[in-house]
Amino acid sequence: MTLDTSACAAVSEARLQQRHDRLAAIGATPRGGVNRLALTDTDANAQAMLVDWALQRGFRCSRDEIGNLYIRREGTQSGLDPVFMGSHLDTQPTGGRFDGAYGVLAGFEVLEALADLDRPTRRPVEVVAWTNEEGSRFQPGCMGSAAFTGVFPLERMLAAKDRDGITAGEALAAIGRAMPLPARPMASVRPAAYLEAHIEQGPRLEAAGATIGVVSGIQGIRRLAVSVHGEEAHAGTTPRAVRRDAVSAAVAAIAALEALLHDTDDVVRFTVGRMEVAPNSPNTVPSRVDFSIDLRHPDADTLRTLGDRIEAVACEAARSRRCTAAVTQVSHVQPTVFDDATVALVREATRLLGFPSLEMPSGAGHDAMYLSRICPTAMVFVPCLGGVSHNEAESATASDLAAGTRVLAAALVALADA
Ligand code: HGY
Ligand code: MN
Ligand code: MN
Repeated sequence: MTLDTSACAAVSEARLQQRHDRLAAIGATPRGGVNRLALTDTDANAQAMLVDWALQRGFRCSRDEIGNLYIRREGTQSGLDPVFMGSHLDTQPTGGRFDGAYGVLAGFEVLEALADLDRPTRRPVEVVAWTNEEGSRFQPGCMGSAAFTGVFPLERMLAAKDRDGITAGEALAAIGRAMPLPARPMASVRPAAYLEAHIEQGPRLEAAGATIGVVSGIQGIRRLAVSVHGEEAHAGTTPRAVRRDAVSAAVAAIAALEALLHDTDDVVRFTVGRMEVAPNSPNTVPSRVDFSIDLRHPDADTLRTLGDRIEAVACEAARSRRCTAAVTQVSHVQPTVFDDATVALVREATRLLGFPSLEMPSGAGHDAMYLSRICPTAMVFVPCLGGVSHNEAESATASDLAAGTRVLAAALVALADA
């Protein structure tokens, strides 16, 4: 396999850094992070800036029915399926400057490097900013790539509501009015291949002294919603013996789930990240608690077996407090294994460019989980400081970001000329 790495030299570390700085200013938080929830004005402003940059370079922009944003550089051979690169512009509420943004900006930098060299590719090449990867405002996460790949029906995704009762469809319509773009139905395009550059969001690359992660796949993820119901009562007069305290029941349920999901080798990832109490008054015994469950494991059978036991354990714990619990499946993504030949391009590009690398799976979820179901897919990881992510302190060096972009460029050219 001989890769053409000529485009790699045109990747500009300074330009990439500058674009990260400009993007991070949109939704910037006082502690140096970014809060750019999906389909908000800040998300729209980030997209508008990217579109502006793209139009200045003569690239074409379009949006599909779920709001995925596409930036296209034409190929020499008409009618060929494009190669996609991409990630997401939305962030966690206390997110970092690189989670998602790097994959979009690295892809854009590859387009710019090709344009600077006036280097044609047989296939068209597109950079995609997938809608609502984080799933912070609307569930499920990876909404845009899940709709694009047909994993979730578009109508169901558009009907998803945020905590203010606004649907994703309503939020998207507002963005469409504010920033109209040519519409391209998601069914009208199928990528020949997909590449995603991303910070690792974990400590392994830094610990190994590696610049590039050659990513083999992504662990499985199950997301569930638990609703615990009790009865409102006076905090001062109601004896414990007759209370139906939803917080007491939720605490018992979470403790029981921690016991169920505790593994000695510390591979299971169990997180209760969101909890809402009603009526949320200090002197009323709470009648309702809604909490989220994020469960992950690299083995499909383990993920299924453990996930299938959650409902019974949660309900039993709630009953022990004279309460009830209802458990809803939000999403269940099987462990993903990326396409060997596409991963081999990333590995060979890394070798040719001389970057120290580590072969590794991804602990974090990505849109590549869904793209890998419809086309050959691979990811390129770069280190982040201390492995910290989903945190305003998230950080990555300009040289590592540029290195990952150069690997992305070489793998992209090989796919776009195939
Ligand atoms: O949750 C995840 O793994 C991703 O960072 N959104
Ligand atoms: Mn991400
Ligand atoms: Mn994330």
